[in-house]
Amino acid sequence: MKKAVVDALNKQIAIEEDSSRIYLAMASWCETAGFPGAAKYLYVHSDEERIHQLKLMAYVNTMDGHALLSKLDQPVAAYKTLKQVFEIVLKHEKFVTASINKLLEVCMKEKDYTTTNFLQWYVTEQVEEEASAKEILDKIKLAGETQGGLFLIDKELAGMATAAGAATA
Ligand code: OFO
Repeated sequence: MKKAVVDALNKQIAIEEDSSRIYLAMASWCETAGFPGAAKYLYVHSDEERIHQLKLMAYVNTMDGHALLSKLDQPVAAYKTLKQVFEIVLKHEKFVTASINKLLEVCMKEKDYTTTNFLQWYVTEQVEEEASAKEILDKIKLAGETQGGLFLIDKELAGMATAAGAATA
């Protein structure tokens, strides 16, 4: 692999690890703020991001590159509301989508069609993750401003976490 591609993949490895830590910190906040379902959902999401990181690392090393870890910022620990948590999730997923697109631009510039093909999985994954963050946020906006609405959404998130966990297991 060309150095520019390895460097760009290592940057993405850091972004996936950072995503995992951001969602882990969110899960911890949800658990302390009375949202066990949202916590469960975000713990699963954090695990998924770590799998995305490991998948990239395995690819880089298999292709004779060297997967490297980077220094990361401390994730935000406290949030005002559940709505704010998912607003940040959606914003973050959009940022990750943009970074995957930038990575693809590097691959195309370097004519690395193998890595371009490998990254298609991430393109599809980002479509799904942006859609589910938006769906959750829409639900919170519709019904989540009341105590009862939040309780129901939290229950639903617990169910979504179980389904997602089963799919990745
Ligand atoms: Fe790694 O899939 Fe979202 O961020």
